[in-house]
Amino acid sequence: SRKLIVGAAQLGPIARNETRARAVARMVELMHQAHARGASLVVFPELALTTFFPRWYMEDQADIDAFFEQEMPGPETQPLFEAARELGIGFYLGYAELALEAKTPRHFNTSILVDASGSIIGKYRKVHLPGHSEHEPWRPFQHLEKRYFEPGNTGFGTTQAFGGTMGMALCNDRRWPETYRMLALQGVELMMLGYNTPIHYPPVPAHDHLQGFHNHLCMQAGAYQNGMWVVGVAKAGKEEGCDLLGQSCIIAPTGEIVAMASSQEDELITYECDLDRTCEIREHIFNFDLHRRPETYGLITDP
Ligand code: CDT
Repeated sequence: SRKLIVGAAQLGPIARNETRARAVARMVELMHQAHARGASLVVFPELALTTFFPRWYMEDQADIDAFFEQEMPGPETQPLFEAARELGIGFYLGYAELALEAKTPRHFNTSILVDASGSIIGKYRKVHLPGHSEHEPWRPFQHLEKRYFEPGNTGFGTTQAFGGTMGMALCNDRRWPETYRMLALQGVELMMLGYNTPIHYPPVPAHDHLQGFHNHLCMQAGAYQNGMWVVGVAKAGKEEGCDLLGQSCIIAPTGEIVAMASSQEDELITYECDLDRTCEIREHIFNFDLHRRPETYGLITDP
């Protein structure tokens, strides 16, 4: 068996005026807790360094860029990398990335994977950007991811680390079966995903009471149908008046939730994940080589 103790480090709300330094200090504290429990990998939420800023319409690019990181690590995020080295723990971190490519500024909703030596060993830029791109004043709050980010250009890659094959995704990606399948087809055994999910969904408020159900439904189905561990981690609680879903969880390849956060605050949950348990599913009920019929799935890639 290939066992590793994984921590899902849920964060409570981050206020608009909270500094990066303060958010990072909260995360370093969770890394210390994870170390005390023997964890070798900690998963943080999406956009973990700031408040969930796409809830506001902003016109001034400087105001928008203030939520983005131009270097990673930078002076304020350096303590996370130092803690990784000191404690011998890797981490997944979601943040807003401002990259300069061919002298052009590019804005992405990004996650990185950092190993126990504090080196960045993987990067993923969010593919499925939800929400809208124009100001919609009828909403009680905006969801302007389509305005502030461009769709990720990394594809769904994998990283060999922590004794297995690791994959990353971000928030809305978890609702799309293609995310899990793209990763599973490349052998991913553990998928890490951070999220910020408002409980109120303005276009269809009748579904608000289903947010928790849909959150687990898609991740449990993705884990089972692809025989992989899924670690889903929230930024939770009432953030600037907006209720964000908690329920961070670790899901086994059987689709069972084996650990779940019970608060809306900073909270660490841990579980010893045996990566070999992916075989229970992948060598049997969802043995891709034996049972998939890709020749009949053309519509999925040729719309
Ligand atoms: N951050 C993110 O992707 N949130 C979406 C909100 C729902 S759509 C506006 C999610 O899928 O959880």
